[in-house]
Amino acid sequence: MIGVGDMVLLEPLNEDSFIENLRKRFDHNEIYTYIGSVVISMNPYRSLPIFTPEKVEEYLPGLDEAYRSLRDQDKDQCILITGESGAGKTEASKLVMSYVAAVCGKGQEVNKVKEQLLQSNPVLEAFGNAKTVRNDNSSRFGKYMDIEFDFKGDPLGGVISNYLLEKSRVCKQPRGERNFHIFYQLLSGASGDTLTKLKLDRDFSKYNYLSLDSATVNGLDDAASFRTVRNAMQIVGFMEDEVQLVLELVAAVLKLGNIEFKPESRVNGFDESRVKDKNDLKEMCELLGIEQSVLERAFSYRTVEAKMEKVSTTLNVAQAQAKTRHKVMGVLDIYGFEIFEDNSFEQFIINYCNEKLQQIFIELTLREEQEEYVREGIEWTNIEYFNNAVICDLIENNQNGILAMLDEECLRPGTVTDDTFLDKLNTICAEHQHFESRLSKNSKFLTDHSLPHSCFRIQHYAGKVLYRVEGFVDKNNDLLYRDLSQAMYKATHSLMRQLFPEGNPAKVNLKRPPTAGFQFKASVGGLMKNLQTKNPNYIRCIKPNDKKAAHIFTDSLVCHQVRYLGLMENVRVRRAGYAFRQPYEPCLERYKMLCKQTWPHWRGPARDGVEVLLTDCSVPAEEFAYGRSKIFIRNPRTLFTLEERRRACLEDLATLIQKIYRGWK
Ligand code: AD9
Ligand code: MG
Repeated sequence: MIGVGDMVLLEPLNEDSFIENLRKRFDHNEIYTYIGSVVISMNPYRSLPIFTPEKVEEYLPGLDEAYRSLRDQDKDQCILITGESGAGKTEASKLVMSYVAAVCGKGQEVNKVKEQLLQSNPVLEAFGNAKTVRNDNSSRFGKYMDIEFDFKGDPLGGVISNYLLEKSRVCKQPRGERNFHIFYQLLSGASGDTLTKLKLDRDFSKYNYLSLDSATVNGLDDAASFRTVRNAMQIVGFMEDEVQLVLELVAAVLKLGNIEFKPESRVNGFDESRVKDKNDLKEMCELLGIEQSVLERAFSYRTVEAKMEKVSTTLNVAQAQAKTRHKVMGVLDIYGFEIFEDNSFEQFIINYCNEKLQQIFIELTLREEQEEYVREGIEWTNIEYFNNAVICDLIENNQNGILAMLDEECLRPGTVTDDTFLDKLNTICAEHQHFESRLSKNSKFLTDHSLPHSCFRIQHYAGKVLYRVEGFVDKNNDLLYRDLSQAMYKATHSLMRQLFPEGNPAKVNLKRPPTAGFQFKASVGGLMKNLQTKNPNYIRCIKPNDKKAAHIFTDSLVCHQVRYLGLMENVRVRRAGYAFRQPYEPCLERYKMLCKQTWPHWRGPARDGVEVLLTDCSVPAEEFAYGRSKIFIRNPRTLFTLEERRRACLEDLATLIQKIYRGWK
């Protein structure tokens, strides 16, 4: 064993020894270290020979625990994967899925489901990931997948929810970044024949939407990825003609990007835009089956506005067959906390999402845990930690949170601009301790006076971020002019029509659609509620360096992450804590067969029964503590031992019953 595998056992325990331990293990390719059942995962930035399915079990026993609890105790689980952009969350989520595939049943039907679960990744990544300065394969959407299991613990299928895709990337990418992978993959990997059919040219430089300064990425083989993606689409369940429809849409988007407009003055004094070069427009219309004049008109005129953007969509990877309640393992892989040179509405949303996830961690492992010990009368010394609830409140408070104020501006009649929004923030948030602007009365965080006029700064749990307000109002409004959705709905292209149901003239809805921020807040709120009904398991990913390079461990960078993730506090709580707890009655009911004195009936208080039982099973005294209403057990392995004994007992019992039954016959 290199270093200490579980930080709970680290001596002496302080920040230096903690980081030294991570470094020592990282240097020896031991990228996983535990805090009890919380996994710390260091990104190795190179493939290690430990990712075969058989090895996963050995390296990630925490996953094994989650799966056993799901199978044996019927407790829904969720795996929360957190860490900043490039820390390794998406890779970890794939590992979780291959683990699931490795440990459960092998039947033909089960194998098909597993294959579909695994192959959903390349498809989602092609359309939702892109190269950013932080990560060459950065997730630009949040993903939550519920894997459903039957009573035996075999997977039945999965349901995937997506959260707010960074769609502005389609039209514009920051310097050094790319558009979504699929565009490059299609142009590099499709056959000449396919490209001709799609009216595309292999040359990236022909398309305005494809940034040229970083069109190819070291280590990414777009052509090979295209084959992987096509194959994956097939396995996931796309029919061949559906794949074709999707690719036609991708091609149409590239064409759309090439359409340029020129202003044209009209007699009544209004400017009107006209399409400059009509060839791309013509080809786009051919691809989608739209009459050119219809689309051209829609580009030039605006009538009433309305669009309902669906933020969270559900995709059934496989239909679960049984009607009974399924056990569920949820895997959450979101876009990580990020700070760019220029941060806009998208970063604001992404970082808000990360605040929420940190909040769940705090609620469930730091706060709740400590409060329960106190409630149950277990001896406890309180451990201090930073609670980011104040930052969540700054963003999401219904009255004066930033999102609420943005909505207010968006819905206000009159002239609304990004600057009027900023003015509002400046007056309402000026005194908030995590908010800074030029007008801040509270200068506590105003360390420099370089804050530009059009910006505000938030002191997030993971660092300070300067947001430029330009575009906030538009992106939050997220309006598509009705003329455009109606034009799209007129397309003969069946997929296109499905994507613009609001363009159906029979379903004119004059109600204003909810804003992007409002919908995101609601869907993240729903997600958090859902997660709280499950037993959480954490994988906390750490980025070892800022160079996307192997073998480099930058102490200061790791230290910063260890601090904001609250890992030291986590060890301290955990050291004094207990992994498992259960009210006395159900505990006695479940295990009473393991002890002669409690079987078949225990007369007396359940608490005493549990004590007799545990003593009889020779569980060491330091392994448990008696609370007011619950028994606390320190190590989950203790519980597994009890479970195994119970199972053996049940088998003996079954054999006995069979014997008696035969005897009767
Ligand atoms: V973001 O928030 O989506 O921008 P992630 O998801 O945290 O970010 P990701 O999993 O995409 O990061 O990892 C970034 C890169 O690090 C990967 O593309 C790999 O090149 C590298 N990586 C991460 N984890 C591993 C690993 N376990 N083994 C090898 C890894 N390489
Ligand atoms: Mg990711």
